[in-house]
Amino acid sequence: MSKGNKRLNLFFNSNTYKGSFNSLSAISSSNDLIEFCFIGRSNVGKSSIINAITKSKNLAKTSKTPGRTQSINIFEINKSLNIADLPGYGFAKVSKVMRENLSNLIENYVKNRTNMRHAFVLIDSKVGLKNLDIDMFDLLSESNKSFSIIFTKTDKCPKSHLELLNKSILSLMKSYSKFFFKTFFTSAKKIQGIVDVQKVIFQLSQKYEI
Ligand SMILES: Nc1nc2c(ncn2[C@@H]2O[C@H](COP(=O)(O)OP(=O)(O)O)[C@@H](O)[C@H]2O)c(=O)[nH]1
Ligand SMILES: [Mg+2]
Repeated sequence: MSKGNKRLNLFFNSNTYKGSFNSLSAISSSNDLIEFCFIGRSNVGKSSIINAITKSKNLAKTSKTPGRTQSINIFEINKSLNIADLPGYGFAKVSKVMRENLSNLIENYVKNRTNMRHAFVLIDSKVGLKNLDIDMFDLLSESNKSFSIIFTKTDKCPKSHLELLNKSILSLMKSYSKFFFKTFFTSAKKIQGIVDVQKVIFQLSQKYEI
């Protein structure tokens, strides 16, 4: 491991759980550090990648049961930035009312969380892109938020499949060029591509420091 990677791991390993919030107003003004959020369909691997990034086994709870995270979990990294784990969208087995509440919460967060500077939209490499993901790209763009795309669980797919995915997403992203930043390929299981995400979070947090 290079010295740089070691430093990044130390930086991200200095973390605390700030709390679980089920409305934007519940996130108190004391949580006003620059924030990066992880968004995606239920079960896409949000909690797993947050654990991999923060080098923590259980900071964000991972679950085999989709739809369990129903609030926004916030983690503070190195007293200098926040990471937000958003509830998953598109999980069919919760009630319609619950689904609407969750999508209102996500939408309100994306539109109105002013200290959120960059969103990572996660897509399961094996499942690919769904309509709800495109709705999310639209919401982010309409809200003037820059975003990146993280393909997760790459250990489940051959390289040729990942290359095709990248090609098609980059073509779609031509329509979002003002807000789209880049794609990442990660496996939380094999700890691959994680350092690339750490680097970007770190760099963007420096860039936006007031
Ligand atoms: N093979 C593989 N499985 C993963 C990976 N990341 C997450 N998973 C599994 O996918 C399921 C959902 O993960 P979780 O992080 O809870 O997803 P979330 O609902 O988006 O937070 C769990 O069973 C994880 O073990 C990965 O990189 N590779
Ligand atoms: Mg989760």
